[in-house]
Amino acid sequence: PLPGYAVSLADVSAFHEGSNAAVLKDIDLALRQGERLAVIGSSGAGKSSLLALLSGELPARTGSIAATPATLLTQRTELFEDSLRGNLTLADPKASEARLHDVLAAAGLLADVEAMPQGIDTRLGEGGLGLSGGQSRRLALARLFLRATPLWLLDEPTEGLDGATARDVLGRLSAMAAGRSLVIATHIRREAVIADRIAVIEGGRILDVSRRGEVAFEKALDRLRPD
Ligand code: DUT
Repeated sequence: PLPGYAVSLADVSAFHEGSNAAVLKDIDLALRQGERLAVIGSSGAGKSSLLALLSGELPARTGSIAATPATLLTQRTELFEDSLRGNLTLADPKASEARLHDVLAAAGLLADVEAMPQGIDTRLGEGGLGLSGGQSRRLALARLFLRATPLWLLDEPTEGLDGATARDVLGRLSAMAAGRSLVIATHIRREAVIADRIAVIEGGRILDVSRRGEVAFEKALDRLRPD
C-alpha cells in the first residue's frame, strides 16, 4: 500500500470458487495505518468475503489491491487435539509464559484456564476437555493477540459472548489493537462503535462510508443489533 496506508483497493471485483456471480463489485477502499473500519450490511451482503479478500484468501479478479500483512479472525474457531497451550502457541511458538498469561487475561479466559484440571496444559478436543462456544471465541481472541501483524481482520469478534463479557473483551481488544488497523465485520452495535468509519455493504457493493461525528455514522449504528 501507499506509505501511511494499511489497505488500498481500487475497482476490485472478486468471485468465490465455482461461482459465476461476483461476490464483491467495484470495491474502492483506503484504510490508513491505525484506522478502524466497521463493515456492516445484511446477511450475505459480502462482509466476510471482504475480509477474505483483504487477508489474501479470496483473490481479486479485477482491479488493484494492496494490503499490509493481516491476521483474520473468522467466525469459526478451529480447535486441535492438543493442550490449551498448544492450541494457543500455534499463533506464536516463541511466546513466553508471561506473554501467554497476558493474552489469556486480555481475552477474559484466565479464570477458565485456572479452573481446568491441568490448567494451561489441559488437553482439548476429542478425548479431552470440550470448550463452550464463548470459551472457544475467547481462545480465538487470545490467539489473535499473539499475532503481531499491522492489520487485524475481525469477523464478529464477540459473537456468542454475553453482554458484560463482550464489552469487557472489546475494551481489551481495543487496547491490544493500539497502533494497528482494524476491519470489523459486524451486525452488533457494540462492535461498530469502536470504529472511526463505518462502511455499508449490500449485494457485494460498498454503498456508503461515514465517519464518526457524521449523521450517517449514527444512522448506520442505528441499523445494528443493540447490545
Ligand atoms: N459465498 C460463497 N462461497 C463462500 C462464501 C460465501 O458463494 O465460500 C456467498 C454467499 C453469499 C455471498 O457469498 O451470497 C456473501 O457471503 P458473505 O459470507 O461474505 O456475507 P456476509 O455479509 O459476511 O454474511 P453474514 O452476515 O451472514 O456472515
